[in-house]
Amino acid sequence: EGVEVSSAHTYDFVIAANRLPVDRVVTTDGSVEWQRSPGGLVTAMESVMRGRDAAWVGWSGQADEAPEPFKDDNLLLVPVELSADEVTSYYEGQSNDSLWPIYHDVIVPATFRRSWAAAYEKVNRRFAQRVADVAAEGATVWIHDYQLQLVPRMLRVLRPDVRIGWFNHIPFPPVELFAQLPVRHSLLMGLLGADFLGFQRPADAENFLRACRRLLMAKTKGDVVEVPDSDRRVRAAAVPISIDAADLAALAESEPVKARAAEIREQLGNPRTILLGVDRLDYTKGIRHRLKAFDELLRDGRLDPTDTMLVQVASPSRERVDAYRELRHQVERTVGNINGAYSPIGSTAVTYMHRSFPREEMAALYRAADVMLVTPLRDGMNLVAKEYVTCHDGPGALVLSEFTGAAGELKQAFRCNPHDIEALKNTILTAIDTPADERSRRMRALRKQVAKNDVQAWATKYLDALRLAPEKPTA
Ligand code: ADQ
Repeated sequence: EGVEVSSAHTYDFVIAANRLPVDRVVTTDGSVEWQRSPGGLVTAMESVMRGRDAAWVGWSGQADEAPEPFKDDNLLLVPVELSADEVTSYYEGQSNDSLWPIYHDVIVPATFRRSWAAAYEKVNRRFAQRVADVAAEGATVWIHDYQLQLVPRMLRVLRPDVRIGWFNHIPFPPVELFAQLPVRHSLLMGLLGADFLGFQRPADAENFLRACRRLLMAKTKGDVVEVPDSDRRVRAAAVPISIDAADLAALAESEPVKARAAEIREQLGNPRTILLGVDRLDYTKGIRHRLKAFDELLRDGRLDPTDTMLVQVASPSRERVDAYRELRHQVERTVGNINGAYSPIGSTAVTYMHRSFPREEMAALYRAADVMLVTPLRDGMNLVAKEYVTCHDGPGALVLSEFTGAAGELKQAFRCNPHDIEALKNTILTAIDTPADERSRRMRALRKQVAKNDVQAWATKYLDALRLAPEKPTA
């Protein structure tokens, strides 16, 4: 149902993120459907927002369309319009071809265009305006991620009465890389419009504080920045994100999911070892490194394709950005090469699926997998690692890159540097060969860690920090 909101300053709690939690999809017969949008941010925030009286401001996923705000349970969804040009310039360009590479260690080169930066500013202003329209007097506003870094300052100008938080789902780069950005100054000043800035790792918060000192000549005291030419102080600290562990564990332990996990193993021919990778198809995820290691282990005869197989699930992502197209070609070529060289008749060495699956199927896959391969070259957190240890209650094993935020928390994982292919191969073999009781013990510890530090605990911790900033919460 449509709701008139332009004059309604009625929401005490407002979320702003690039995407709404649902995408507008026009099906082949022309009818409109709303589907859950992909990625880690929505996975995490969906369960935090469930049942809350709040507004969520974001893009619908379709260009040139801005449906009226509508209700989804208690949540008011407020679509922000993007023109086809703005999808190219603000989203695919500035967000995903300039900022994303810089924030992920320049794994691929970054491209800078003045027209993209201008579109980014224009779209950020539109987001700030929509938030200002729906927020009640004194509301709490929680802005998400690297696409909206100018919104905090813009919103403060429009609405000095509201409390403003920002959370970065991706890493914050070292100042040596950040300094390359032509928009570095406006980004830092944009963020400093907030009261509290949350990051995945302490190192990300430290990188931000260092950038403020080095590039703005701002003074910092502990984790608090004194905003230049103002009497405002902004706190920047780590609040690592998580998953809805109880909810996912219950799903994973349900009879249909258990049965499906057994069926998956059956359908794969009951191999001794199933290795699993689950990622958005993104060059930060280290999929090529993982495939190279698996390829060489088969080539060297250290893994036997008749009893070991790799399942790689890669959800489609940013398919109009060149680096993503190139990655898809490389991954699909490599999978083809491995299967051509090693697949036995009636089976495949690598089962590759380039599509999205429902939660039930993902939970069953996690349960079915003996070894989970999480090998990013850089990743803010990586929720897949936390999902795996939550779903698998037997002798599984998590191979986890030290370049993920999750590595700071999941100490019982088999840690790896994915750049070191030889070491990665050895770590995969160690994970496979470690005795079942030792693997079970590690998995239990990991599972407990995630259960204790779940997404609800994260949201509580974040919102406490936001309420008290620049002071620290005591606990
Ligand atoms: P992402 O880069 O999207 O998230 P991640 O944290 O792993 O990465 O989240 C991916 C989510 O998508 C998971 O919930 C996973 O289950 C789901 N998913 C992946 N492939 C899928 C498929 N084929 N079908 C169905 N579901 C699939 C960003 C940052 C991360 C950070 C999160 C949250 O890049 O570092 O952890 O935000 O802050």
